[in-house]
Amino acid sequence: MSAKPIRLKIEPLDGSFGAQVTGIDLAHARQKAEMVAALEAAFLEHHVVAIRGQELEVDDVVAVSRCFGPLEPHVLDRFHHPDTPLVLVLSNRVDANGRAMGLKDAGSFWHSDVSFKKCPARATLLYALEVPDEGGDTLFCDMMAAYDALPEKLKHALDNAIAVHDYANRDRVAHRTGTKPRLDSENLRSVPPVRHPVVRRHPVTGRKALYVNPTYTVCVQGMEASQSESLLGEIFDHCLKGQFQMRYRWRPKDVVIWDNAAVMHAATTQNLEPSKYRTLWRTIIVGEPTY
Ligand SMILES: O=C(O)CCC(=O)C(=O)O
Ligand SMILES: [Fe+2]
Repeated sequence: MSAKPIRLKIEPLDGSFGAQVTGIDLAHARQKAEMVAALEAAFLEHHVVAIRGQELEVDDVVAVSRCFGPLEPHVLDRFHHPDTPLVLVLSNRVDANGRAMGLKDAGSFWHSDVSFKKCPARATLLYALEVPDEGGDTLFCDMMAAYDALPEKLKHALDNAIAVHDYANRDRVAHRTGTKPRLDSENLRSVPPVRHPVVRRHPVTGRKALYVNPTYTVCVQGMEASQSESLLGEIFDHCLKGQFQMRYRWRPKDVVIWDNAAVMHAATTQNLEPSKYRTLWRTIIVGEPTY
């Protein structure tokens, strides 16, 4: 008997990167090696992959995420899913006692997940349980295209540069916008500053991408503070030109997985009206050291 053909439909999203996949039931497809290989290929090619219309339980979300590598719990344990610390609940809902039912804003600033660790996140997966008809989009920035478009002279200057990333900087950025710090001093000690190349080769494809972000990157090593600040400012201004950006508009039951070595992203939940409910489950797939 011949094997059933794979009916995976991959279409580009609006913009210059990102793709949506339909015609796949992840809860079952994750057991099929050829499906997993097709998703991995789409992930590497498109950087952000949205798989629509999925009916998933929390165990399915963990199992699907594991197809992309080992998982780790989020550094913030307050909003772990009650069944597993590998799933973080993002939500603006509150319970009958007014207690938050999830992390309300997981990052309305441009960042690449877990760049504050030696082994940053390879990928992040979000599963939308409920999303408003308007608002709560996620923004993505293509850091490979941004690198490719740099002037040759700047590419050269950056090619061997090293940057320092520090979780503590996140709370400083958040403070400027009136958000409370998330980690106490004991938690902060568990995430000391780390170093990553400013230009990073993708661990699988070898393609170069800028690997700095305004949330966690503190400075370029070996440069005077003002020089480093103006260089990082120049890089971020370049990256955040509209041409490298994509806005993802969520639908309920979407699974979205993105490549943190190829894109940075920003939530827009800071601006979400409290009457518009948004609840997602999130996993982090661990990556390799960057050098
Ligand atoms: O809620 C979002 O749109 C994205 C949040 C985020 O930055 C993340 O889950 O890593
Ligand atoms: Fe994030």
